[in-house]
Amino acid sequence: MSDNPVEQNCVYDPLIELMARFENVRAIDSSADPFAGLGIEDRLKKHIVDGIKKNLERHLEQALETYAPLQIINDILLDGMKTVGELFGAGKMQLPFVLQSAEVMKTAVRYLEPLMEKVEGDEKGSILLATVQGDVHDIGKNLVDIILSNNGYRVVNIGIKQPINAIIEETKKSKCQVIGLSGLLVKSTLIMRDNLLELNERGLHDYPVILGGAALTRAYVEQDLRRIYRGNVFYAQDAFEGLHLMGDLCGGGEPVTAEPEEAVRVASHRLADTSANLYVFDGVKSDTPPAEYIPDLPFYGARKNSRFDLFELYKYINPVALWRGQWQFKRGADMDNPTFNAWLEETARPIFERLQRELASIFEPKVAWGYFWCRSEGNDLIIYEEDAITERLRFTFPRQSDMRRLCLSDFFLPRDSERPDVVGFHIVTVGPEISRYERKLFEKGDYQDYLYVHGMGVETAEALAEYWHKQIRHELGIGNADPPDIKSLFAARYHGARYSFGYPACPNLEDQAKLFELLHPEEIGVTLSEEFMIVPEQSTSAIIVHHPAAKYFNVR
Ligand code: B1M
Repeated sequence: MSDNPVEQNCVYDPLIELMARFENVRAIDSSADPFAGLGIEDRLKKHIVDGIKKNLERHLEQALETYAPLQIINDILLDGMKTVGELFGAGKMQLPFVLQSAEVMKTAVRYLEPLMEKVEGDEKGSILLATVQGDVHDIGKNLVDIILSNNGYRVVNIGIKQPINAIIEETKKSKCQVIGLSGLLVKSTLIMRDNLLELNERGLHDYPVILGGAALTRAYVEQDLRRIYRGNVFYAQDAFEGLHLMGDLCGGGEPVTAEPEEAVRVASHRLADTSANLYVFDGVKSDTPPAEYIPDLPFYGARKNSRFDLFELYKYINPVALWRGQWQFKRGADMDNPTFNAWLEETARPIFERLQRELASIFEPKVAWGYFWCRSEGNDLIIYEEDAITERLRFTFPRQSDMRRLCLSDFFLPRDSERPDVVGFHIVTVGPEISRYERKLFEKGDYQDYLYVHGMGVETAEALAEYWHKQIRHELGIGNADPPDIKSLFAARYHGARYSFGYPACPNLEDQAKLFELLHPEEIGVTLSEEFMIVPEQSTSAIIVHHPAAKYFNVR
């Protein structure tokens, strides 16, 4: 017995208590045999539900003494995956653990596959997956791939930026029953509409289509798009809704197609408006007074930097965005915030720290930034040559048609002002290697790490943008208003603001081309695709406004 009086008296172990709350979420790998006393079927299910790879092959061998490989997959392992889906749906399992289960499923199937004769019709159904033309977003579609393929569906994933011709050709070639399209850009919602029209046109509306991605709304798909597509089109908010839809579509059940209602044009109008630009509104200006302090120009033109202390940068990662946003750890219904935060510290922080070390040789942070003379004219921001007189280029921003009638140009001195104003721009990247590394994890079937590494890539790019914006504030002489703690930076509690092209205050993605003309980021290996996407993927750009009243705002 311990000599320590505290240990002797302590009958309550907070850690055990915490773990108990999550015992239905993921079994703890204890030294005791977790499979003791279970029949072979339950052993295999436990492997799947608890995400345990250890001894999997031994148990599969045992099962093969009684069952055919296909029976093991269909009747035992897929049943385990069904439980996983149910636990996730009930909020009792976190996404990273679902992916861990999918990893075990994939390992088991890889082991059994060589022992099986492939018979057509073995699969539960099949889907062709693609991210639509002009859109580079990969992970959402790949998560759908992981969930469907590890629940018995055949998935033909043809990648990003796929034109409709390739989608149709590959669907036919691979004999898929369903077409699944993904896309995150506002423009992608319009491309999806065009794709459906093309399927109509070619008489291919027998294909049911599932659509997913952040810029879509359920109303837009289930009402507007259903009205134009002669076949069945469905909206899936996430991978599991995609799974349910596949069950309906391929499992023999009759999918219900809601009749499109009248007066539901709202969603598509909103989307169409965004793409057609709202910039024409040039009504009453906001009453934003000019900034009292106009910074000196730190230097004219662009500079580059690729020397960073990565571990210093990591301090600028917002853990809430990483853990809750990217990794999707969610608070259970039976948990209060302090308990959840403690659980995150126990669970997410060690992963975060491990990946900081592991990815240190993979990230290649680089920045191009610069300062320019400027003045505003209505909704325009004029950028001048070094003489501050000759116009170099101009941006046109949208103005709010109601509320405060804000427009980004209002934060700068007007054209008739005696002295010119100053504007900053930056573009930051964490390099191409992280996306290649992430891709390899996906291909290897290391799904959980795929999600974790992708999230680290995204949030390290964001962290670099935050870090460099701080540097820019410093160079502009407005850094003294910065809060002492990094956490407050995440709430933008500083002087001025940074706005990214493509976001609501400056939604025109084409403006990236002008930013490139000013900063020449090609010198740090950053280029712009035809669709105005930045390559490498984990990069972000911004216009930096020094006016103290500059805060985020929406333009509708
Ligand atoms: Co940016 N970004 N971003 N970004 N980013 C978006 C896409 C944006 C919508 C944000 C916004 O405006 N609110 C916006 C595009 C708007 C537009 O079209 N105009 C935008 C912009 C503008 C930009 C930049 C241009 C900004 C700039 O720098 N000027 C820039 C471009 C980068 C580039 O070109 N390389 C940029 C940069 C970045 C970061 C690097 C900082 C970062 C990473 C980007 C990346 O991974 N490539 C980032 C992030 C994180 C986002 C948001 C916030 C989140 C995206 C994400 O990772 N989601 C995004 C806004 C948003 O989505 N709310 C945004 C997680 C992912 C798992 O979800 O892919 O949606 P998702 O998939 C889900 C579901 O949607 C569904 O299931 C999946 C899993 O549950 N689903 C399906 C998806 N497909 C499905 C198919 C199905 C079924 C379900 O069946 C077929």
